[in-house]
Amino acid sequence: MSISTETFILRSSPTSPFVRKVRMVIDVLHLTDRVTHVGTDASDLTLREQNPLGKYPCLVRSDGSAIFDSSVILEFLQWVAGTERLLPASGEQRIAMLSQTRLADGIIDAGALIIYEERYHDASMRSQEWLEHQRGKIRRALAVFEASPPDPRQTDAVSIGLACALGFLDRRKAVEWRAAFPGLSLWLSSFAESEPAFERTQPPGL
Ligand SMILES: N[C@@H](CCC(=O)N[C@@H](CS)C(=O)NCC(=O)O)C(=O)O
Repeated sequence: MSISTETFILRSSPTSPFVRKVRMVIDVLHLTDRVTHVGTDASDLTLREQNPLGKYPCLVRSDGSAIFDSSVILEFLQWVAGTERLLPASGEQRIAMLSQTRLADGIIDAGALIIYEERYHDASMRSQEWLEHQRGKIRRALAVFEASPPDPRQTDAVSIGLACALGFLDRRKAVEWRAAFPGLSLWLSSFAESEPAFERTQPPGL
């Protein structure tokens, strides 16, 4: 099948911030009609056949092969859409942007570790040191973005990743960030105003 007409399955969950990144990418690249969403979760055995790590999002191609993780899916979908709009294919800017996307992803990773610690350990078993270690990562990453935020009128791999990370913090409350990082709070409002895909991919229940 030709890449220009191929259709895909996205193994997804509406509340996952990493899935939201990919849903925004699908939206802004106008690929909505080519992707069918099939729900999954961490205990899904069919997902483990597609991604041995059992992590989602996972994009399944028409030949059954799978692409993961969210950043790789973003690059693949850019190629499908025939654009470099979200991330340049090479050069200094690409490397700088890739580091920033990992910084935004790291906020979600650290937030998820906080949530898992609270979900899987009774209060008496939780390590406050571990929780604070993760909160430190989040705060330092937020401080970097607060000092030098991306252009809120620009939708790209960095702004999508940062917006999804901040949306995740709002939802899961891994840290209270808005008062400590007022510039980022304003940034998120401006970005949401400029990029409607952010609201369109809002997780349910908020
Ligand atoms: N680096 C991966 C992270 C994906 C990830 O951690 N997804 C979470 C859901 S938001 C997940 O699959 N959790 C289940 C698990 O880790 O078993 C990506 O960017 O796609």
